[in-house]
Amino acid sequence: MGSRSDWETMRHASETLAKLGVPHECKVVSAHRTPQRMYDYAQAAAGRGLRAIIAGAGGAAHLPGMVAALTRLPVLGVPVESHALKGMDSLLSIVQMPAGVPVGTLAIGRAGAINAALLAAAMLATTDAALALRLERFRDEQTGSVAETPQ
Ligand code: RP5
Repeated sequence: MGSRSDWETMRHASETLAKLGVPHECKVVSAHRTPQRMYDYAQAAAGRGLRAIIAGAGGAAHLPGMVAALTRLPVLGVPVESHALKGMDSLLSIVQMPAGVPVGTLAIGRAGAINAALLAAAMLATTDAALALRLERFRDEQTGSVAETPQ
């Protein structure tokens, strides 16, 4: 994530990955304030054995696109809700990548963070049968938790 202040949103991605038993790490890496850290992190990611990167940022949210430019790993972008523009700035600056450098962009805020984790898990599950089972169980439990009649 681009800032510690993004954690309230991005913790939902981490919690979802943890629920699914997907090992992961959480880092603050800012495209603007720590550009060298971002460069080093993205360049080393594939070699360290990471399989995907979820990048959350708000405002002029360059982090996901810059990370995507620096690695061949799939990058999922989460637009963090900004105070001034309610995350529309984050969304547009993450989703409108030029052809050639994709960022899989999710919804603004908590829903996007959760879905980024679920999408990353689904990608990993294509080559991990045990994770595929856990993902199916997660979906079944979610379906089972939806009451037909409101309480
Ligand atoms: C972005 O600037 C971060 O991703 C964060 O969403 C936003 C504001 O950061 P702070 O000023 O709260 O650290 O780089």
